[in-house]
Amino acid sequence: MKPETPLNTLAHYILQTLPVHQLTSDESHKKIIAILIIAIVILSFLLFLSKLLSSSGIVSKADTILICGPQNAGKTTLYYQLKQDAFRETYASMMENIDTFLIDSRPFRVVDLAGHISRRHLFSSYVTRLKACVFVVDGSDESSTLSAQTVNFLFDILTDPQMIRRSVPLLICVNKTDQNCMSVDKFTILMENALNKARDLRSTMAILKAKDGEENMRQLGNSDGDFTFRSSQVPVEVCQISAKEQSIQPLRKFITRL
Ligand SMILES: Nc1nc2c(ncn2[C@@H]2O[C@H](COP(=O)(O)OP(=O)(O)OP(=O)(O)O)[C@@H](O)[C@H]2O)c(=O)[nH]1
Ligand SMILES: [Mg+2]
Repeated sequence: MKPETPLNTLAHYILQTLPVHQLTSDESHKKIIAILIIAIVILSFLLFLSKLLSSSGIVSKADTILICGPQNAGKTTLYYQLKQDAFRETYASMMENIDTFLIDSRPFRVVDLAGHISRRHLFSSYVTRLKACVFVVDGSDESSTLSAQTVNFLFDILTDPQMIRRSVPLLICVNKTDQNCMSVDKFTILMENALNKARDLRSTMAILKAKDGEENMRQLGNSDGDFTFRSSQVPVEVCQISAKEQSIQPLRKFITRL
């Protein structure tokens, strides 16, 4: 009488359910086939598990690059350009895309954060382990790029305590140069102006709201002068790209320097 081990039971079950008997009549061959099937199933499961843990960052040692910005800016298109070196048709993201892959022969864990306002809070769950942040805007859509939502999102990144403490480099990509896209200079002037207005508004609100509100407020740049990207505590660079046309050289160079 053979001992009843879980492997024996599983092999017996597979022999009963799969048409293994049609392949060979020899008992030992059947057993080998059953064991092979079990091994393949276990291996596939382990592979799946290691991919899951690696992309979730639990066991990944790769540095994390976070791609964020407003909706429809081209973040997911950019993510696939980095991952597959090809253009891929995208749809508004509901969840983040995360994977670890090689960029310029170095492994990076790349996170593409969905632009919808309901997903923005997730920025704080990635910021503690960031190597770099890439903020993408649609350079052909001034109203989206300079909307209060986009300006406030960028404001929060520029004043994030973790970003400042660890000097996490931030690259702002003005995307869609293949269309009627604003220049880096124009973007810089308009965005710095909008950030200064947002700073004034926040400071007025904080004073009105609470007596100690001003102390709790995050400070953008020096309080005695206008904020500029050059004077930012978070190192900022601005560049133009076209994620659709695969013209993303400035981003690749930025990543190479990390
Ligand atoms: N012309 C042009 N279109 C682009 C470019 N990059 C992205 N797009 C298009 O812009 C649209 C939005 O691109 P996505 O990559 O899905 O935008 P997203 O930032 O991920 O948007 P959310 O997931 O909603 O946050 C798609 O139709 C893209 O094909 C570009 O460089 N040029
Ligand atoms: Mg997307």
